[in-house]
Amino acid sequence: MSFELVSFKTCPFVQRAAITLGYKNVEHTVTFIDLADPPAWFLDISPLKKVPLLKVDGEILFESAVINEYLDEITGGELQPKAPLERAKNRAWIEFASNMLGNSYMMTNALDKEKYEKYCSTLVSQMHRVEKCLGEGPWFSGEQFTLVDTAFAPIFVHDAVADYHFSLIESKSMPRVNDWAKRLLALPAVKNSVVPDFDSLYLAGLEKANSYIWHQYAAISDQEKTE
Ligand SMILES: N[C@@H](CCC(=O)N[C@@H](CS)C(=O)NCC(=O)O)C(=O)O
Repeated sequence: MSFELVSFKTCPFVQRAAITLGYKNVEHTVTFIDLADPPAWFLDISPLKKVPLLKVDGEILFESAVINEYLDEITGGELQPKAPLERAKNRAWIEFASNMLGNSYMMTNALDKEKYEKYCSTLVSQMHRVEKCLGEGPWFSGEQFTLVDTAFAPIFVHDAVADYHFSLIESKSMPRVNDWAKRLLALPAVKNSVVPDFDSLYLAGLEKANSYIWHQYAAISDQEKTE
């Protein structure tokens, strides 16, 4: 079977699929597109005009959660619980992580302080909710690494950009999230889910968007340069 991941370099939803491909050692190729100028072939095959897409022997799969379940199913299925209720709960938390990614996009692309703070506060309260769900770990569901871990990991990859200057993780009030995030960021599949220049590309995107957070970051960088 041949697998081709259609990607945009800073998309967190693509990262979910990249993590599962890496964690499962699935041989694949990656084709990058520019979402600001998407090629006609992509618009033709992507029903929602979004990445990720996974081409499987030429057939098109879309939606990161669906792609990940498929990849897991064809490689042993151990990234999902067997019991239907646990499986359903995990799917719900994957959806929760998607909601957080949406809020994170709104926060980082907000043009003013008020909007930025609104999404930031929603995300912090969502992180607190996750904190309450986590047990002793090491992973979201306990001993077993699952697709919930792959779904949340990109949130932490984005959170770590700019040397955690704007981290949503309050380590004192969220010790379990803090530990879980560190564990995820240390995994090779997570490290390799982004291109080497991910941080600078991500920040360049925020600069292009003229976002509030980018201006805050630029001010900190300027201050650091003069120290
Ligand atoms: N629910 C989708 C979300 C994917 C998504 O929002 N991708 C963004 C990039 S991060 C995209 O392709 N946006 C292009 C657009 O909305 O036109 C998934 O989980 O795969």
